Amino acid sequence: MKHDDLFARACAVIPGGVNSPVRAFGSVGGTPVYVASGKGAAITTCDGRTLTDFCCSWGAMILGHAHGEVIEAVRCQAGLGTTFGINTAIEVELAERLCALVPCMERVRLVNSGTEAVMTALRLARGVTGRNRIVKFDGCYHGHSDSMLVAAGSGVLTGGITSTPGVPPEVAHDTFVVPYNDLDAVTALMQEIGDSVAAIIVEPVVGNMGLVQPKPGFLQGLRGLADTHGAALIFDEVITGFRFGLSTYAQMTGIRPDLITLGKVIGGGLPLAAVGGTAAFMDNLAPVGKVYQAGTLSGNPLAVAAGLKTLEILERDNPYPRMAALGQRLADAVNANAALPHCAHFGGAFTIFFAPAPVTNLTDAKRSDTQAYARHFHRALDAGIYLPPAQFEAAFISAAHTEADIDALADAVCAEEV
Ligand code: KE4
Repeated sequence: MKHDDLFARACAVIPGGVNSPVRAFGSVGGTPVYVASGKGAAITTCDGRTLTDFCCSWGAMILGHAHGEVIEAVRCQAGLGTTFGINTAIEVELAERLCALVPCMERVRLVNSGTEAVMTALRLARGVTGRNRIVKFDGCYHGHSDSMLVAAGSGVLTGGITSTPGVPPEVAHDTFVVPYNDLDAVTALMQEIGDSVAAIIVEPVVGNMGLVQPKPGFLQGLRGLADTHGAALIFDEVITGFRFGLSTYAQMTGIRPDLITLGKVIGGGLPLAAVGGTAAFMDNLAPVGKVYQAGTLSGNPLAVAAGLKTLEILERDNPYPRMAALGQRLADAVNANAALPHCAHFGGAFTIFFAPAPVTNLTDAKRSDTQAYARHFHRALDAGIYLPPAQFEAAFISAAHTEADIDALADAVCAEEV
């Protein structure tokens, strides 16, 4: 089936022909790809091509597509029922597992998307502190809840959408934005408004302006500011949770956020996310507390079965060192030639930046030559490699990728006229 035909049909019934804007190829041009199936590191498109996938459903498919044991767990649960809207033992098991693996998590609430998890974390912070203001960082993306669509990253940044119609000005006015990695700027802001700030929210390692790591001391500084001013510190780990190890980036740093959001990996490829944190915060959620949050499909056993099996396999097989080594292999190959784009990487996540200098914040990221990225994207696609269709996104290595996959990508990058 030709992608042009599918896209034309899609545009007749779905806004922009897509169910999420970044899939529309707006910043790279061309007709969006349609996938028929996936297995391991490969996807097969509706027009019959096999591509090596480094998008991995934006990080969710850490084990690769259609992992046999995960599929079997889903198949088995599906035969028992997919959702009941009634408590199940399996959701208790996943909650216990997450609290055991994530030190700052004394309580966890399962939800269906990262947006829901972040929206709940913000409402909790506001409900517990009695304050309304939120501090976020330029270029970080935390889903599409109103408060977070201010100077957001990912598809908002890719689409050049500076502010979203439909977000009431009074909501946007309560969201304050400072540059990522700029501790002086957030310190100055907190000195000015800190006693009215409910939460500071951050992607501890940013995926949504491309991969950007925190400078030494930045995250620890946020912890100190939150403590000084009585605000909640929220780590949005929808991307980073269980991406770099069998826990969170918070656990790797020893920093304890008050609230943490998870998604992608913990759902094993099905819609599942989570918000968790100290009992002091989380026990304010209904029904025990007064901060309301709910969901028809929250903790549904089908998604929980996929998530539990994924965590079990990650613990058994520990693919993290190998994924990190593949990331290093790619970076070594691409960064060996200073004239080429720069490969930023951490663990099994990377971004090939067409930027003149290393990227530490949104200002740096915006210096990227997005046209050069678009050419790179299509050259890779022609070489049988699918990358995120936007410069301001992270790409992912799964447990299914091989050295040959990495070398093919490196060859595609290094063969380019930049
Ligand atoms: P979802 O609502 O899309 O499940 O999660 C929102 C979210 C929250 N926090 C972080 C750090 C995230 O990266 C995301 C979603 N990530 C994007 C990709 N950068 C999802 C892809 C898309 O929007 O289509």
